[in-house]
Amino acid sequence: MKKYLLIAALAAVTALSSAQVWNESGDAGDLIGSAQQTQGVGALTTINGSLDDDVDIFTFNIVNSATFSITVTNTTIDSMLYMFNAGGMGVVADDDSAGNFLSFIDFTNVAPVTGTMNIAIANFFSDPWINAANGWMWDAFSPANAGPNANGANNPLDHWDAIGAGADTYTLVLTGAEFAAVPEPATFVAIGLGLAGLAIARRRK
Ligand SMILES: [Ca+2]
Ligand SMILES: [Ca+2]
Ligand SMILES: [Ca+2]
Repeated sequence: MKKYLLIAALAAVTALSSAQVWNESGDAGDLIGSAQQTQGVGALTTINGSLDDDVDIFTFNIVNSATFSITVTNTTIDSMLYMFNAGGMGVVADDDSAGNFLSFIDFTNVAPVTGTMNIAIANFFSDPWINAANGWMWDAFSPANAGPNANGANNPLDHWDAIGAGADTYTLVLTGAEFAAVPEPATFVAIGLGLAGLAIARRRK
């Protein structure tokens, strides 16, 4: 019996740690307060989602600034990427560096950071905005892959001045990143008990 429980527990941990993909649940929000938290164990390599004339923001962790990157793939939209820290301050943004109007960010042109981050994927011409006095956070289209460089650079995201139109699914490919949080302990327990139940059921046959 103990042997089966141990196997079940190991299987549960293995199953969770091998799931390196986050699939958008419903629709991720467009502000830091409504960002969708990615949940899993260990490296986060892929986020799948869809845009519908809006912006999606996901929370994740940067664990290795030397290898960190995010690339937009697998979509027909003209993407933009904007990364904000936990407090909503701009870190880096890009329009077309991945080619075919798709976006790529790393720390080539800005100071490397680690920790909790928020990545926004948006359609072209979406602009993060501060307030009437300070305006945009980025002059987003030049230079590429840059830190905040407009009048609002030293303030956190407040809202979007404009949101570009475009609807399609997309994939974000990440390196040097991990999930924002591990699933609730209850999830582990439920999976462990379920697998233990299966093991017991099999043993009784
Ligand atoms: Ca979405
Ligand atoms: Ca959204
Ligand atoms: Ca683009």
